[in-house]
Amino acid sequence: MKKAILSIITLLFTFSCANAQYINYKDDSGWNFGINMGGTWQPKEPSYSLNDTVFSRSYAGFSGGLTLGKALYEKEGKFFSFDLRFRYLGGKNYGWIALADSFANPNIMPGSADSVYAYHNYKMKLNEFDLEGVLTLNSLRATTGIILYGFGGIGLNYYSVNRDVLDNSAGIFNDGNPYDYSSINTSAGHQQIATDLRNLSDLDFESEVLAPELTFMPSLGLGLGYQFTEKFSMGIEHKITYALDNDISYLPSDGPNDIYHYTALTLRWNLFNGGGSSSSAPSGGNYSTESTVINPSPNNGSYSTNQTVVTNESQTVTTGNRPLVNIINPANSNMIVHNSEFHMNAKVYYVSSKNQITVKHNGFIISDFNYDVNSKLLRANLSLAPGKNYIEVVATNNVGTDRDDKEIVYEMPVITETPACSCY
Ligand SMILES: [Ca+2]
Ligand SMILES: [Ca+2]
Repeated sequence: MKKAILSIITLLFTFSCANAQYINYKDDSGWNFGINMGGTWQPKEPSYSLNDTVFSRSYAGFSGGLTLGKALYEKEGKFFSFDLRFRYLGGKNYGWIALADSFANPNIMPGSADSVYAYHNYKMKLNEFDLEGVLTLNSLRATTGIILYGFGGIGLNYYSVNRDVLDNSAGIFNDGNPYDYSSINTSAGHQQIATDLRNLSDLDFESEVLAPELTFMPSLGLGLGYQFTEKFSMGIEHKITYALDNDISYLPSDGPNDIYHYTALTLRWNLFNGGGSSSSAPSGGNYSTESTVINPSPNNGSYSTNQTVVTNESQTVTTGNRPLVNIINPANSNMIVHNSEFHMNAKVYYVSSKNQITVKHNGFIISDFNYDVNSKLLRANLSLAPGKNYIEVVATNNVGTDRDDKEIVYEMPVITETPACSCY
């Protein structure tokens, strides 16, 4: 069943020209930018009295923000990847509770009463500035495009709380009078009363309860998304921010410390280096599917079935995948080894046979290497020369060329020689 669903998804993206290579380790700069939007809301809070428990009713307010992240650990074949990211989140949320009280009258017009009778409510406005660590199931993303991740954040929240005690629904023609609660059915359930209070509210929270202040608040979250192309992914995210205090609602509550939830739709773009080292491929050539890569007859010279030429405003654009070469062993240039035998590994995508690949060692073409078209893995055993060794892999298909190179340093073991003669 799971396999069938995956097949359908694969098929869908075959037709929509999406890219089945979900991660481009080579061209991806590791930086990513995201926007998100959704709602924040606080959970309901209990207020206990002698014979009753009254729960508040919460409402979500539109909230949204952006993230800017950098992959600190993202390696081919590894189970996890780790990102650090900055988040800004701006938003608001509301709540009402069926408990009334007497509040100072914010209306300072002459003749106004000092206090005003109103039901408890709140509007919280928030601005989060967070640093988040994101742990992603990297191999799942690489093989299926499904992005599953968890994150934890530390941050500062610039937030304020206001209360609505005056009815200013007539706008500037009304100075703001206490609410007329005669329409509220006080024998209804507490949740119903809270709903009615919300419907009665002018949603203008004119009374400041907590002036904006900056407070430390940690957060935890989970995300589920899909990598539609190497650059673009979309998904949903949920996080909880911990206020570490009971004052983000200012309701008469006996509950634990306040928290709030945020559920959002997220759009994310991976920022690229700009197309790789010395590629001669057209930049628009990166959109195809895995099915073009697995070619059952590796020696027929053609690598793809979807070579199409589209004429657009007398400009010819070739679609299909240019090759992608990534030397994975040595992983870094100037790696130092002490053994002359070296097993070089590279991943080569979008070629159908080793005939399309050239391996060079110190400028000389090496023909003794293996390439597995299914795993895309190229292996070559090299006999290193002392000192610097220059390794280059070039792949070419009818869309373009890609290459990768690394330097490796072979340091010969130091042999301590005994003097040939110790004669006088
Ligand atoms: Ca008001
Ligand atoms: Ca509270």
